[in-house]
Amino acid sequence: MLKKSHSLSVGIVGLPNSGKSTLFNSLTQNSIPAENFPFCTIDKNVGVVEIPDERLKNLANFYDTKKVVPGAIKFVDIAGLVKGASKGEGLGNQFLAHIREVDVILYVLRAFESENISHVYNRVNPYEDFEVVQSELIFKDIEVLEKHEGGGERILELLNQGIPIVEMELSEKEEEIVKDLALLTAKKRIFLLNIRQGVDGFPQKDWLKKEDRDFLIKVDVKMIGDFVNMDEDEKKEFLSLLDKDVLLIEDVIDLAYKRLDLITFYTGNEKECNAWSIVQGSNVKEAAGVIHNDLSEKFITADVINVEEMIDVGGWVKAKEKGLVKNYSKDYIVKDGDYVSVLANA
Ligand SMILES: Nc1nc2c(ncn2[C@@H]2O[C@H](COP(=O)(O)OP(=O)(O)O)[C@@H](O)[C@H]2O)c(=O)[nH]1
Ligand SMILES: [Mg+2]
Repeated sequence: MLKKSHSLSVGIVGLPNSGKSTLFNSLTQNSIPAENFPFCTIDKNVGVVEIPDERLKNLANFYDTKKVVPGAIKFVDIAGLVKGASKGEGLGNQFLAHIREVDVILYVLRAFESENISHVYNRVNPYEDFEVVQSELIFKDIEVLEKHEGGGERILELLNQGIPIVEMELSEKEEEIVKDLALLTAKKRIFLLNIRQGVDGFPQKDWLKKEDRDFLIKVDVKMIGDFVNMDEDEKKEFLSLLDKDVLLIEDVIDLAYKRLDLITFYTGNEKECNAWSIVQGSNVKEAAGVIHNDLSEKFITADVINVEEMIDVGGWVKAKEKGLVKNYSKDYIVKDGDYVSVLANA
């Protein structure tokens, strides 16, 4: 399943005019029109961004490497879900298929007031908006499961009570059904409250389940959207004028990382430096497979040191001399920030 950052993807969902396209634009720096029109993003919009990574920068500087390959994260702007979308209202059915491919679903929930920008239900209520959107995904899963033969009755029953699959305790067999059918509400969720900076009327998070509260951020999407057109200096000055911490794109990426339990490890030399993402708990043989299949299949051992430690002591050779590089067999569990050199039977 999810192994490397290069396949990591986030699907952005939410009601029309919640700020999805504005967010998508600033995430991807693409110029997709964000207009005051409920169904303006009819096509699937996909953008890939590099994951900002200071450690990788330092590593590349250290080796004076030209070729630097950071992790990447894909964002898919999945246009306006409304009540009845699963039955073909609004943009109809086809776009729900786009959600099937993503690893994590980002709910953009409108918490800003605006007279000029319409809301399909004329209200500011992020929780109810979330329920509407999630219900559509639940309906879709119900539809798929009803057609499916070979188990899943219990899941169906719970879905019919309005419970998304991520909140269910599943047996191994049920897990398999869910995976085979790529059911939508089984995907992990993160939440973005689109607030107006300085006028945040939604401090409370109790509308979210406890286990989800760590996965909610508040962002003034329109404001960070304006950063796209600023250079670093302008951005700094702008930020300094604000009294509060402003959440930026990096925070959205961090949140997705955290939700998916991803960590980063590194490889590199004078020729090329790479950052790789793996699920926390992966062993070093699995990590080798993220770099290249062969490296995993023909894995012998791996030399490992924390990347910052290696740079601090003056490089690989010095680190080895000092005995700081450890040699591990395949069962070693890779840690965030490890610099890994795999020895394989070439
Ligand atoms: N005031 C305000 N307007 C916003 C904010 N985010 C988006 N908008 C505006 O709301 C309209 C719809 O935004 P858009 O991103 O296209 O929404 P989408 O339908 O969810 O893709 C645009 O005119 C945006 O400029 C926000 O945080 N505050
Ligand atoms: Mg849009």
